[in-house]
Amino acid sequence: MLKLYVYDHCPFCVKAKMIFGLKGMPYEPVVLLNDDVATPVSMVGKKMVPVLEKADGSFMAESMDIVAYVDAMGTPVLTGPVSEKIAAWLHGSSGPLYRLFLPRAACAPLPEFATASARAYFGFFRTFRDDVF
Ligand SMILES: N[C@@H](CCC(=O)N[C@@H](CS)C(=O)NCC(=O)O)C(=O)O
Repeated sequence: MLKLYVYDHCPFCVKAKMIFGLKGMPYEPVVLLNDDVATPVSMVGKKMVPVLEKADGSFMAESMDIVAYVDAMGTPVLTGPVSEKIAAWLHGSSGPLYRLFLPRAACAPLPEFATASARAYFGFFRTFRDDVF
């Protein structure tokens, strides 16, 4: 089974997870601790998720490359046109969305923040809520 390394708060990881759901393909999600630098660097050369571990043991980064790779397995499901309107909405809304979402994600009981050091790695959050640390 393919393994997908993710953080629960990561919107790029949602895209990579969605293609498995859309295709009805089982996969193994692996949530990394947010301060685990060594694992992603050993896989793709930098600290980032999502990372797909392919059947041959090689690794792939970039959410949309993962989506295209998984969709090409068997019968593709992403056959419709790309909506320019949705793309424009996403582009325009992402700034305010992230300003609202990220401080809240950093407080949430997510597995990537299971240790104090993993949560503290989300450093910018100290600016908003010093009392948490
Ligand atoms: N272009 C990449 C962006 C992935 C990305 O920015 N992931 C974030 C998590 S949402 C990340 O790993 N950031 C590094 C970090 O959290 O330290 C993709 O589409 O997969």
